[in-house]
Amino acid sequence: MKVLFATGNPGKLREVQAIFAPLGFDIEQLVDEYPEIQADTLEEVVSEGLKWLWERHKIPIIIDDSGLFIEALAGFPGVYSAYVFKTLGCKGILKQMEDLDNRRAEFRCCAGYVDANGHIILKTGNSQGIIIHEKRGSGGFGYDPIFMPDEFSQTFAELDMESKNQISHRGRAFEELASTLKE
Ligand code: ITT
Repeated sequence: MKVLFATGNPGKLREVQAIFAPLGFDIEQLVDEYPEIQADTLEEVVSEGLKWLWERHKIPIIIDDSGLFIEALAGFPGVYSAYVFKTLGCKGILKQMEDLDNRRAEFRCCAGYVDANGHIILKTGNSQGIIIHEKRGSGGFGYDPIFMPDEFSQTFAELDMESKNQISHRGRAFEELASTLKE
């Protein structure tokens, strides 16, 4: 079954394609920038985005809204992760955290699907870990080089995609979505 994934992020696209491929779903990119509303939660952003996309296309579409929530920064950059990554990058986050001992952080992902009738399914996933003191690794994308998941001594950027998908916020959210769709 072919499903379109509305995203402009090639890193997300690769990861989601790898999760769905074994289940027989063929994920193709839909290049259509939906409005990301100003909201407190990823779920609101996804559900409004899906409604907007459904009005335009009326076909099955998936989207992903995700972010990095840093405990000592009261959840920042959170729902602003994309903007902060573009403006400050990993370097800016490391600078903000220079003198902080509490390095706890969580990646969260909301995976959403709308079917041809406008019915929406949302699944969430998260991954706990710490923000290290300097960038490490060249894989992945975004904040991967500064995030080390619990029980690992590598950052997301040092893990291969399959290993990252097994423990990541996106992997967990989309695994759940994929199994619901499979039913
Ligand atoms: P879309 O077109 O899908 O919206 P985006 O990159 O703008 O792509 P988001 O709005 O969901 O994505 O913003 C999430 C940001 O959080 C993203 O830009 C990354 O910088 C970061 N992020 C999300 N998941 C990540 C991951 O698995 N590894 C590293 N950084 C991640």
